[in-house]
Amino acid sequence: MSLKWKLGVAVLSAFLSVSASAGVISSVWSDNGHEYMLVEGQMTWDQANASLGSDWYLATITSAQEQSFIESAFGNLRGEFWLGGYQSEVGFTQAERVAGAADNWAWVTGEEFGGYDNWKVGEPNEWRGTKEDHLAVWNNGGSWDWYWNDEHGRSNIKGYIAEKGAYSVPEPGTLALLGLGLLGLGASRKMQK
Ligand SMILES: [Ca+2]
Ligand SMILES: [Ca+2]
Repeated sequence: MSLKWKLGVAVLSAFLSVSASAGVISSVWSDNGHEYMLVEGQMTWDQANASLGSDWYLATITSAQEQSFIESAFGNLRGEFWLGGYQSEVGFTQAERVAGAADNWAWVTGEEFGGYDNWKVGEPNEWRGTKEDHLAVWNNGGSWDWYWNDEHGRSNIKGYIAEKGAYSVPEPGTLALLGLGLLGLGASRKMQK
């Protein structure tokens, strides 16, 4: 997260008030030792993201097992809750956003996005051309059975799910260095000819 972005969030959150939280439920997943909490309240993704301390981040669901844990931990609650996914679509036209609704998603932590997903059939969809560029998980006791949705605003939102614990991030620097190394190897081989 760039400093500029952080400042933007801080300024934004100073002007927007978050609805009072009705409750907080937390649970630890024994598989990874991470703590998860569901905080109730109607808020935008930016407000939810900005409300977290340094140890906590909006939850990143990177496996079917983690998805199952979330469902079992908070299974009794109904509503749509923010997760830590967001989409970079700056400068895209509405038509481009709709066509690329599934593209350019990322996790707030920098973990790999796309190794696992739980989109509902038909999602992500940039609903009716709306700029839906943040990830939420929705349980309505019916067809939305903890499936993922690309969402905007906060009108449907009942809270967020946050996570605390160490994670691993792919290192593009390593790949770049490896690429440079291979290029160098190719160059030196050519020179030997
Ligand atoms: Ca996670
Ligand atoms: Ca959607």
